[in-house]
Amino acid sequence: MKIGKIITDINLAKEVPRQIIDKIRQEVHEHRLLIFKNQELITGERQVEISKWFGELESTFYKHPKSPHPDVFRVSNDEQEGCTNVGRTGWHIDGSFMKEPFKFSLYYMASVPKQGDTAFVALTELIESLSEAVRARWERLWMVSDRRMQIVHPLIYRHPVTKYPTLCFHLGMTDAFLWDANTEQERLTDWPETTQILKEIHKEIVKDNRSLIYSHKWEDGDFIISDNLAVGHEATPETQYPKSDVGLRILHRTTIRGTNKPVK
Ligand SMILES: O=C(O)CCC(=O)C(=O)O
Ligand SMILES: [Fe+2]
Repeated sequence: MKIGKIITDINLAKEVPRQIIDKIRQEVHEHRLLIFKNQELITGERQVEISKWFGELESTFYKHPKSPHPDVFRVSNDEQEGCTNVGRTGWHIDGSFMKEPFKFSLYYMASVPKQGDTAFVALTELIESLSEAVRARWERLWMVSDRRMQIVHPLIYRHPVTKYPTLCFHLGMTDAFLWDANTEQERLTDWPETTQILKEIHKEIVKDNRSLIYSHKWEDGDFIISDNLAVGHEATPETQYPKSDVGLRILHRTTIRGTNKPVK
């Protein structure tokens, strides 16, 4: 496992001392994923409080009637319980369609199914694993999330905090790519070329028998804080299995407003 730190000695449901919060805020960039085990019940209210350690909450999504708090996105395998098919259109970071993509995502599995991992990939390692030729091509690409909104981000850029190379991408929500943005050679891809590039990114993520991927099998009481700009993720197909087969899956997700526009 290349990313993630397991934390067993912090009780997020209760007040957490200032120094520990500071340490968490630092370590989330170092490990990219902090996986807190054996948490007591975390209410929507408490998840929002924890989320505020990292900045301002921003919720851009449909509000499910069963959501415990207006800022908590409730995801489920049962549409009566939460939004379904979330994160299933492809590998992505959250908020790639925003001028400033979300800085952090916080996940609490309020009801744990028998199957239904969330898969994560460390983006710096992904970039470092590319052949020179592929890296050089990707360095020339910008992702056009939405042509009308003119949301255009460099595919590879430096993480605003760690300065490591990282990726701004969404394999299910990209209108086009732009080659060589802001140069005379600037050129927008057509749909066949766009899908070919999306497939190439997918292939690089899952290569070598998924050795770059950490697939998190959720257990009761798990709470994950992710450096959303440093890891890509995808809901695995099993996340959509019906509750009659795998039990009810309910994920409470909060996201933190970005404060940086990805720049080359
Ligand atoms: O359901 C999951 O495991 C993750 C879904 C997702 O992409 C998200 O909540 O941002
Ligand atoms: Fe997501």
